[in-house]
Parts: sequence; C-alpha cells; structure tokens
Amino acid sequence: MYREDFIKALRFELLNMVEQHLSPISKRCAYSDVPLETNIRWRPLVLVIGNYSSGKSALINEFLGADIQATGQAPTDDSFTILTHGAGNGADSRIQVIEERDGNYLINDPEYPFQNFKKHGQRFSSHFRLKKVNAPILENFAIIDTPGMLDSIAEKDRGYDYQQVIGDFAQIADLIIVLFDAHKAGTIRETHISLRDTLPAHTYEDRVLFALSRIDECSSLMDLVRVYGTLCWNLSQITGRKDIPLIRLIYSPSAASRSREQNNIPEADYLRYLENQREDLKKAVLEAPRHRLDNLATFVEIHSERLSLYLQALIGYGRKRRRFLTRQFFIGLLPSLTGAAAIMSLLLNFGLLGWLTPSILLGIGGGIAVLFQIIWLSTFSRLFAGRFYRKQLEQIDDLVFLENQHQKDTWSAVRDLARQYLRKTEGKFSLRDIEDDHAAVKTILDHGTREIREAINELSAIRPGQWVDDPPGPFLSALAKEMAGQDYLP
Ligand SMILES: Nc1nc2c(ncn2[C@@H]2O[C@H](COP(=O)(O)OP(=O)(O)OP(=O)(O)O)[C@@H](O)[C@H]2O)c(=O)[nH]1
Ligand SMILES: [Mg+2]
Repeated sequence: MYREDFIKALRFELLNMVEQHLSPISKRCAYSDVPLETNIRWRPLVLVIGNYSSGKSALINEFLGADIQATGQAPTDDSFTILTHGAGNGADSRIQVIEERDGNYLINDPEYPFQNFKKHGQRFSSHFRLKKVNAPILENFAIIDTPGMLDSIAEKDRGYDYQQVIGDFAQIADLIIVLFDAHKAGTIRETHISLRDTLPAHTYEDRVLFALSRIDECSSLMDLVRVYGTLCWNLSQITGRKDIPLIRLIYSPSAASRSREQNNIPEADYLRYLENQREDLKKAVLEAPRHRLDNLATFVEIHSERLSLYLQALIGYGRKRRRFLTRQFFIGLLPSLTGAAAIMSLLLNFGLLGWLTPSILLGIGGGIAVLFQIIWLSTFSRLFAGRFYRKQLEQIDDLVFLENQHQKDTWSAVRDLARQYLRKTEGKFSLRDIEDDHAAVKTILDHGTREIREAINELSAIRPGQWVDDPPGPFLSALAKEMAGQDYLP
C-alpha cells in the first residue's frame, strides 16, 4: 500500500483501540461522560489563523486550486468555515463547492467533532459553516478558515468569545498555521496566548507552523528585514524563549501581481533573491495526517496514563475499605460471642432453658451472637464506616503512590474525578470490576502505546507517495486481537 493509505490504516487501528478498549472503560467508571473518541474520530484538521487580511483565505484558495473562500482588503469573512472533501458530480470536473452545511447542523450532528462548540452560543453557530469541495488536497484532511483577529475593542462586538473559540479549534486541530501580516507583525499577542494556554506544551512546537505573509508588499529588503525582526522579537517576548521558531516567508504570486497591476508598481527587486516558501508550507501541511497519528498516539498515552492512575486510586480505596470492613467484622465478633455466651449462662443459671437439648441451646446462643453482630454492624460499625469514608475523601492523595513529577501532574488531572466517583458511589463499588478494567488499561499503557510509537517511527523512514511492501500495521492488529480474546473486555 502507499504511505498515505498506510497512515489511514494506522489511524484506523488507533481509533479502534480508543473506541473498543479505552472508551467503554472510561464510560463505565465515569472517567468521561462522552465517548473518548468524540473529538478524534473525524478527519485530520488544519487550522488557519492570523490577523484580518493576512491572506488566510487566499492561501487556502491556492491550496484548493479554486477561489472558494472570499478574499478582500477589509475584514472580509467573519465566519469559521470547515472545508472538507465532497465527491464531485462526474460531468463537471471544476473544483467547486459541492454541498454546504450551517453551524447548527454541524454542532448537533455527532458525525462531526463540534458538539463541544454548542457552549459558544447562537451568535457563534450563525458564524460557523461547512463546505464540501471536490479539491484533491482535501482527500486526506479538512481545513478550517477563520475570521481574522481584530483589535480588542472590535472583538467585543462579536457576541461570542473569539479567543476561546480559537482555543477550542486549536485543541482538535492537528496542525495550526499562524499567518502574520507583514503590515501588522506586532499584533500577535492574543493569538499566541490562546494557543499557548490550550495546547499541551510538548506538542506545541510540532503542531504550529508560523508564516509571515504578503512579503511582496514590503517597500524594500531592509523593510522586510525590519518586519521580520519585529516579529521575532515579539514572538520571543511572548514565548519567553530566545530560540525563534521557523517562520516561513510567503506571498501569493497571483495576489501580488494583481496588486502590482492595480497600483501600477513594478515587482520588488528583493523578491528575485528570496525563495517564496509557500510550496514548503504546503508540503508541511500535507503532513497533517501524520500529525494526526502523533496526536492520536499522544491522546492514547495521556488517557491511558490518567485512566490507569484514576483506577489505581479507586482500587486503593476499595482495598482499604475491604480491610476496614473485615477488621470491623472481627472487632464486633468477639463482644457478640461473649455477650451471647453471657446471656445464655444467665438464663441457664436461672434454670429457664434447662429442658432444651444442647444443640438447640447452641442454636439459640448462635442466634443471639448473630443478632449482636447485626446490631454492631448496623449501628457503631456504620458510624465508623462513615468516618472511614470521609477520612479517605479528605486524604485522597494517600490512595496512590506517586513516584515522580509526571505522575503528580497526571494525578492532579484526575484527583477531582476520583473524588467525584467516590462521592457518587458512596465508596461502594465492585473492586473486582475496577481491578479488571485497570488490568485492561495497563495492557494498553504498557504494550499498546509502545507498539504505536514503533509503528510511527517506522513511518518516519517512508517518504510521501512511497509504496510500502511490508507495512508495520500488524503490530496493532495483533495487539487488538490479543486483547479481544481476554474476558475483561466487553
Ligand atoms: N500583495 C499581496 N496581496 C495578498 C497576498 N495574500 C493575500 N493578498 C490580498 O490581501 C487581501 C486579504 O486577503 P484574504 O485572503 O482575504 O485575507 P484573510 O486573512 O482571509 O482576511 P479575513 O478573512 O478578512 O480575516 C486580499 O485582497 C488578497 O488578494 C499576498 O501575498 N500579496
Ligand atoms: Mg478570510
């Protein structure tokens, strides 16, 4: 199979792992209300953000090979548009919009990963749409065109929280293109902050592609160098790092020649010496499906780690509770037996039961002991059990053994969930079931995630478009089969 199909096959295997194994467990033990795969089931996503008029839509149109998105000098398009593939109608091979869907449809259809966007309200959904386009580039991923960032005063008029919406899209996107406009290289702070706050730190650098756009409009090479310098300075101020991320210098040759004709000016000299890195950017964008694989692998790793620790805490509680109840039982047993023996000997001393056979006497004695035990368990022992439960909730951190900072961070992500679960079940749940679920998650954590990484590493040696004779897919298939055979899986 070709590399692209191989990536698809691996993605399928990974989704299968989440859908078949992690998700049912996560639902059963209230780790997540919605199926885990909700956000990752759909196609790989490329998000394009940046200032208004920075050339986002012009860039996307170039990728698509047709003028699908409106472009213009003033803030042009105030909608979030998902561009995805739609099969053309045979006769007409022109690249065009095949079908459109509005925001309300997108937000409510479980086929799409946008249910979470309902919270942004009606004003947002009326500025949200999907276009199916028969462009070949969309066969392997979808692109999100966004309205350009305005200044903070104009932002208030939108009627929804723009930064939050961008943050939510960034979270489900596999690649993010951030376009800076050569005219407005300074106004990047808000975008960057919303990205930094929403993306996991270790995936940030791989996921975000920076580009300085419309560089043909600088008045000279010196002007371009100055703009580039300002941008680097701003980026380093925001990231707090001295190393500057790769910033591609790009322009649209067609838009550039149009604007030269309109303004009747010749092509700037410096452009002849500069490589337009638009093709390079496109090449990076074509790797979105591979990024999806990485992100999926990270997703599986993060959630199996969290789920494992979460279940470990519940197991910790369950075992403590079992020990506590056993102890309570035996603590009650001795006084119950002594009490029953005392009552029996009193009654015998008064000659009240002398006419009964020893076995009946033993039965009555046993009955009294059981009665005492029941009274103990339903009164004092219950009181102690309540105290035990409250103490465990207060000292929930003692339920897990955390060896390093990474485990501490993972625990802080699930501590409240564990507390909620104990509250909801009042600390009474089947320890056996939780132990079985934990064993299943451990298998994914110990073997599954390693298999995935091995497969992805093998992939990095395969070039785009290359034929793969012996795809490493069976790794994951074998794992899926091995796990399906075990009876703790649904
Ligand atoms: N000279 C020149 N003009 C460009 C370039 N890229 C885009 N333009 C023009 O700049 C204007 C804005 O481009 P758009 O693609 O609409 O920008 P946008 O970022 O989508 O803007 P909004 O959707 O309003 O946020 C259009 O008139 C484009 O033709 C470029 O590289 N060079
Ligand atoms: Mg636009």
